[in-house]
Amino acid sequence: MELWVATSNKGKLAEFRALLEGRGVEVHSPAEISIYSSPLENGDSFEANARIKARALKVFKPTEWVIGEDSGLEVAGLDGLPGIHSARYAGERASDAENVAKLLKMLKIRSPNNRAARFRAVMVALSPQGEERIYQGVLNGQIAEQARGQHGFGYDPIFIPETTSDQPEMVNKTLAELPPAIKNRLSHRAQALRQWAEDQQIFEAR
Ligand code: ITT
Repeated sequence: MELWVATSNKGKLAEFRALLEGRGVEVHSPAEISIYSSPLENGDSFEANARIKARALKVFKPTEWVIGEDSGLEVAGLDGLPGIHSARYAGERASDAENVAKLLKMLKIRSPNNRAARFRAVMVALSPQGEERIYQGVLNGQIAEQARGQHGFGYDPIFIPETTSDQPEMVNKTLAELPPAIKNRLSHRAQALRQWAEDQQIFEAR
Protein backbone atom coordinates (compact mmCIF):
# COMPACT_ATOMS: atom_id res chain seq x y z
CA MET A 1 0.00 0.00 0.00
CA GLU A 2 1.15 3.57 -0.70
CA LEU A 3 0.60 6.37 1.78
CA TRP A 4 1.20 9.95 0.67
CA VAL A 5 1.87 12.34 3.55
CA ALA A 6 1.30 16.02 2.76
CA THR A 7 4.28 17.42 4.62
CA SER A 8 7.51 19.22 3.84
CA ASN A 9 8.75 18.68 7.40
CA LYS A 10 11.54 16.07 7.30
CA GLY A 11 11.23 15.35 11.02
CA LYS A 12 7.54 14.47 10.69
CA LEU A 13 8.19 12.35 7.61
CA ALA A 14 10.94 10.39 9.37
CA GLU A 15 8.48 9.63 12.20
CA PHE A 16 5.78 8.42 9.77
CA ARG A 17 8.36 6.14 8.11
CA ALA A 18 9.66 4.78 11.42
CA LEU A 19 6.15 4.13 12.72
CA LEU A 20 5.09 2.19 9.62
CA GLU A 21 8.38 0.40 9.00
CA GLY A 22 7.94 -3.28 8.17
CA ARG A 23 4.16 -2.92 7.87
CA GLY A 24 3.92 -3.05 4.08
CA VAL A 25 3.25 0.68 3.72
CA GLU A 26 5.40 2.79 1.39
CA VAL A 27 5.45 6.33 2.74
CA HIS A 28 5.76 9.04 0.07
CA SER A 29 5.88 12.82 0.26
CA PRO A 30 5.20 15.76 -2.07
CA ALA A 31 8.97 16.22 -2.51
CA GLU A 32 8.59 13.48 -5.14
CA ILE A 33 6.14 15.60 -7.18
CA SER A 34 8.08 18.29 -9.01
CA ILE A 35 5.08 20.51 -9.80
CA TYR A 36 3.59 20.38 -6.27
CA SER A 37 3.69 23.50 -4.17
CA SER A 38 2.63 23.60 -0.51
CA PRO A 39 -0.77 25.23 0.03
CA LEU A 40 -1.31 28.30 2.21
CA GLU A 41 -2.23 27.05 5.69
CA ASN A 42 -4.80 29.71 6.49
CA GLY A 43 -7.25 27.60 8.49
CA ASP A 44 -8.20 28.53 12.05
CA SER A 45 -7.67 25.08 13.57
CA PHE A 46 -5.35 22.07 13.34
CA GLU A 47 -8.14 20.18 11.59
CA ALA A 48 -8.74 22.89 9.00
CA ASN A 49 -5.04 23.11 8.17
CA ALA A 50 -4.66 19.32 8.02
CA ARG A 51 -7.59 19.21 5.57
CA ILE A 52 -6.06 21.97 3.40
CA LYS A 53 -2.81 19.96 3.14
CA ALA A 54 -4.54 16.62 2.49
CA ARG A 55 -6.79 18.03 -0.24
CA ALA A 56 -3.92 19.85 -1.97
CA LEU A 57 -1.97 16.60 -2.29
CA LYS A 58 -5.02 14.49 -3.14
CA VAL A 59 -5.30 16.41 -6.42
CA PHE A 60 -2.06 14.70 -7.49
CA LYS A 61 -2.78 11.29 -5.96
CA PRO A 62 -6.54 10.73 -6.27
CA THR A 63 -6.41 6.93 -6.04
CA GLU A 64 -4.00 6.60 -3.09
CA TRP A 65 -4.30 7.12 0.67
CA VAL A 66 -3.34 10.73 1.48
CA ILE A 67 -2.82 12.15 4.98
CA GLY A 68 -2.53 15.81 5.90
CA GLU A 69 -1.20 16.36 9.42
CA ASP A 70 -1.21 19.58 11.38
CA SER A 71 0.34 19.73 14.80
CA GLY A 72 1.68 22.11 17.39
CA LEU A 73 2.52 22.90 20.97
CA GLU A 74 -0.08 24.47 23.30
CA VAL A 75 1.43 26.10 26.38
CA ALA A 76 -0.94 26.75 29.28
CA GLY A 77 0.93 29.81 30.57
CA LEU A 78 0.77 31.35 27.09
CA ASP A 79 -3.00 30.81 26.77
CA GLY A 80 -2.49 27.90 24.37
CA LEU A 81 0.06 29.57 22.11
CA PRO A 82 1.90 28.90 19.86
CA GLY A 83 -0.78 26.30 18.83
CA ILE A 84 -1.49 26.41 15.11
CA HIS A 85 1.29 29.01 14.77
CA SER A 86 3.98 26.67 16.16
CA ALA A 87 6.00 26.33 12.92
CA ARG A 88 6.21 30.11 12.49
CA TYR A 89 6.07 31.38 16.09
CA ALA A 90 9.23 33.51 15.78
CA GLY A 91 8.50 34.63 12.19
CA GLU A 92 7.72 33.35 8.70
CA ARG A 93 11.07 31.62 8.10
CA ALA A 94 12.02 31.03 11.72
CA SER A 95 14.29 28.08 12.52
CA ASP A 96 13.45 25.54 15.22
CA ALA A 97 16.08 27.17 17.47
CA GLU A 98 14.50 30.62 17.01
CA ASN A 99 11.02 29.28 17.82
CA VAL A 100 12.35 27.55 20.93
CA ALA A 101 14.18 30.69 22.07
CA LYS A 102 11.05 32.82 21.64
CA LEU A 103 8.92 30.35 23.56
CA LEU A 104 11.34 30.23 26.50
CA LYS A 105 11.52 34.02 26.53
CA MET A 106 7.73 34.51 26.42
CA LEU A 107 7.17 31.96 29.17
CA LYS A 108 9.79 33.63 31.36
CA ILE A 109 7.99 36.95 30.96
CA ARG A 110 4.39 35.75 31.15
CA SER A 111 4.23 32.69 33.34
CA PRO A 112 7.54 31.22 34.55
CA ASN A 113 5.89 28.97 37.14
CA ASN A 114 3.19 27.41 35.00
CA ARG A 115 5.08 25.24 32.51
CA ALA A 116 2.31 22.80 31.59
CA ALA A 117 2.01 22.15 27.86
CA ARG A 118 0.73 19.64 25.36
CA PHE A 119 1.52 18.61 21.81
CA ARG A 120 -1.47 18.02 19.58
CA ALA A 121 -1.69 16.38 16.17
CA VAL A 122 -4.70 16.17 13.90
CA MET A 123 -4.64 14.03 10.77
CA VAL A 124 -7.11 14.21 7.93
CA ALA A 125 -6.90 10.95 5.98
CA LEU A 126 -8.45 10.73 2.52
CA SER A 127 -9.03 7.20 1.29
CA PRO A 128 -8.52 5.97 -2.30
CA GLN A 129 -12.34 6.20 -2.58
CA GLY A 130 -12.24 9.85 -1.47
CA GLU A 131 -13.71 9.36 2.04
CA GLU A 132 -12.41 11.53 4.86
CA ARG A 133 -11.46 10.29 8.35
CA ILE A 134 -10.03 12.34 11.19
CA TYR A 135 -7.51 11.11 13.78
CA GLN A 136 -6.07 12.97 16.77
CA GLY A 137 -3.37 12.58 19.38
CA VAL A 138 -2.29 14.51 22.49
CA LEU A 139 0.94 14.32 24.49
CA ASN A 140 0.96 16.11 27.84
CA GLY A 141 4.08 17.44 29.48
CA GLN A 142 6.06 20.40 30.78
CA ILE A 143 8.32 23.02 29.23
CA ALA A 144 11.95 22.65 30.36
CA GLU A 145 13.95 25.66 31.60
CA GLN A 146 16.50 25.19 28.80
CA ALA A 147 16.84 23.27 25.55
CA ARG A 148 18.45 19.83 25.99
CA GLY A 149 19.11 16.91 23.61
CA GLN A 150 19.81 16.28 19.95
CA HIS A 151 17.01 14.03 18.69
CA GLY A 152 13.79 14.97 16.94
CA PHE A 153 12.83 18.40 15.66
CA GLY A 154 10.86 21.53 16.51
CA TYR A 155 10.18 21.97 20.23
CA ASP A 156 11.43 18.49 21.23
CA PRO A 157 14.47 19.95 23.12
CA ILE A 158 12.20 21.83 25.55
CA PHE A 159 9.34 19.37 25.97
CA ILE A 160 9.41 16.96 28.92
CA PRO A 161 6.69 14.34 28.40
CA GLU A 162 4.58 13.17 31.32
CA THR A 163 5.82 9.87 32.71
CA THR A 164 4.29 7.05 34.65
CA SER A 165 5.89 5.22 37.57
CA ASP A 166 7.00 2.33 35.33
CA GLN A 167 9.12 4.66 33.15
CA PRO A 168 11.90 5.84 35.53
CA GLU A 169 14.35 6.25 32.62
CA MET A 170 12.19 9.09 31.26
CA VAL A 171 12.02 11.27 34.36
CA ASN A 172 12.81 14.90 33.54
CA LYS A 173 14.12 14.06 30.06
CA THR A 174 13.14 16.15 27.05
CA LEU A 175 11.87 14.42 23.91
CA ALA A 176 15.16 15.36 22.24
CA GLU A 177 17.09 13.46 24.95
CA LEU A 178 15.00 10.32 24.63
CA PRO A 179 15.68 7.75 21.89
CA PRO A 180 13.39 8.30 18.85
CA ALA A 181 11.79 4.89 19.46
CA ILE A 182 10.46 6.14 22.82
CA LYS A 183 9.05 9.32 21.26
CA ASN A 184 7.40 7.15 18.60
CA ARG A 185 5.74 5.08 21.28
CA LEU A 186 4.14 8.08 22.97
CA SER A 187 3.83 10.98 20.63
CA HIS A 188 0.72 12.85 19.54
CA ARG A 189 1.61 11.93 15.94
CA ALA A 190 2.12 8.25 16.77
CA GLN A 191 -1.25 8.09 18.56
CA ALA A 192 -3.09 9.53 15.55
CA LEU A 193 -1.24 7.45 12.96
CA ARG A 194 -1.72 4.26 14.98
CA GLN A 195 -5.49 4.78 14.88
CA TRP A 196 -5.39 5.14 11.09
CA ALA A 197 -3.19 2.02 10.82
CA GLU A 198 -5.56 0.06 13.10
CA ASP A 199 -8.49 1.05 10.89
CA GLN A 200 -6.57 -0.28 7.89
CA GLN A 201 -5.71 -3.43 9.88
CA ILE A 202 -2.02 -2.60 9.46
CA PHE A 203 -1.66 -2.58 13.24
CA GLU A 204 -3.65 -4.72 15.59
CA ALA A 205 -6.16 -2.76 17.66
CA ARG A 206 -5.16 -2.42 21.33
P1 ITT B 1 4.06 20.76 7.11
O1 ITT B 1 2.98 21.82 7.25
O2 ITT B 1 4.69 20.77 5.78
O3 ITT B 1 3.59 19.41 7.56
P2 ITT B 1 5.21 22.18 9.35
O4 ITT B 1 6.44 22.00 10.17
O5 ITT B 1 4.93 23.58 8.84
O6 ITT B 1 5.27 21.15 8.12
P3 ITT B 1 2.83 22.32 10.95
O7 ITT B 1 2.29 23.48 10.20
O8 ITT B 1 1.90 21.19 11.34
O9 ITT B 1 4.00 21.62 10.14
O10 ITT B 1 3.56 22.87 12.24
C1 ITT B 1 3.95 21.98 13.22
C2 ITT B 1 5.00 22.63 14.10
O11 ITT B 1 4.72 22.28 15.46
C3 ITT B 1 6.37 22.07 13.79
O12 ITT B 1 7.04 22.84 12.79
C4 ITT B 1 7.04 22.12 15.16
O13 ITT B 1 7.52 23.41 15.39
C5 ITT B 1 5.87 21.85 16.09
N1 ITT B 1 5.75 20.40 16.34
C6 ITT B 1 4.75 19.56 15.95
N2 ITT B 1 4.99 18.30 16.32
C7 ITT B 1 6.17 18.32 16.95
C8 ITT B 1 6.97 17.32 17.54
O14 ITT B 1 6.64 16.04 17.49
N3 ITT B 1 8.11 17.69 18.10
C9 ITT B 1 8.50 18.98 18.13
N4 ITT B 1 7.82 19.99 17.58
C10 ITT B 1 6.66 19.66 16.98
